Amino acid sequence: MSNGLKTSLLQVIDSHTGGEPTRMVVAGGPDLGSGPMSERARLLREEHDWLRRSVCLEPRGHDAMVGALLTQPHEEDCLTGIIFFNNLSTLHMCIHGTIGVMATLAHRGDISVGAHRLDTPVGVVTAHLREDGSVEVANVPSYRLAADVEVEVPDWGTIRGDIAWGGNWFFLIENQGPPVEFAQLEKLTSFTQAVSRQLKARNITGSDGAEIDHIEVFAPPLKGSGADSRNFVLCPGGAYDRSPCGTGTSAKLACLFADGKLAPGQIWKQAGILGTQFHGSIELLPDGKVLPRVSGWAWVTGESTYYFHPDDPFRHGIASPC
Ligand code: PYC
Repeated sequence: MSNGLKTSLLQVIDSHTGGEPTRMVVAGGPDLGSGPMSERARLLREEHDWLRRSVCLEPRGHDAMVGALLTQPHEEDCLTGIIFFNNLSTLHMCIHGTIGVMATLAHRGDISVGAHRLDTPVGVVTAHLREDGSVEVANVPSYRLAADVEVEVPDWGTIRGDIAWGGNWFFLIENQGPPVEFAQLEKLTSFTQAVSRQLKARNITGSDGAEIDHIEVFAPPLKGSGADSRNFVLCPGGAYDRSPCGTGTSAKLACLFADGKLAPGQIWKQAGILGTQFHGSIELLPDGKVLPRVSGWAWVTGESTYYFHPDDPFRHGIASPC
């Protein structure tokens, strides 16, 4: 092509998991070397941020978009390495995204039914593609770090929450703040953003000073939904999770176990703000942490080739005005 349209290409496949999008890069991603996945995520962040911006930001993406870059794995016996990223930066881990990647690989005929080990920046997870097309993810070991942590939130007073790791760091709030209803999205977003600001301002963190970058609010399930609970999750970058959030569900399972409210093997049905559900259970590990298993469905929705016209000021996404 003479107008430079095809000077560089990226190919992606889109899916959604319970409403939350995943955009998997299938060709054109950068070479991130052969180091551990956490090191490759750092390289992606610091040296190849164009990829994240091109995939997740407007004009091609939007605030809720989560991207997935597949690499050669670093750990042995893994099908692939995966780095997830969103409108802000890389993510430690993402379960809706893992379910989306598995559905996409199945759609391409790259995998068959069964268990597949996946290398991520926070450790190896195992994703099981089931006969019916659903996917169960055995996540990284998860735990509650602190219970009933108080934080003063302007306009909302004292808010209490648990701090837990489920592959990302979460502050989990129960029965406080706005009603957990779709009609309350704006209020839920501003409430959780206010909580997030106060956690940062007061230096309330996960282990080793890690930022708590997801805020999760819980309420009882809607009648007749069959769920055990309904949530709203604020993701880093300010968008809400359209799905029930798999790492958030993992963090919730760890808290339920710590409170003696969930036994190993017992099924927990977590509904998200759109009413879609993930099913979760835990296995108790020797060190007292839990291994969450979270399952759900993803649907492939489309496939695109991206062009990077050298004269297009927003070929790498709209990060600032030109
Ligand atoms: O499902 O783990 C998840 C997730 C994290 C951020 C968005 N979704």
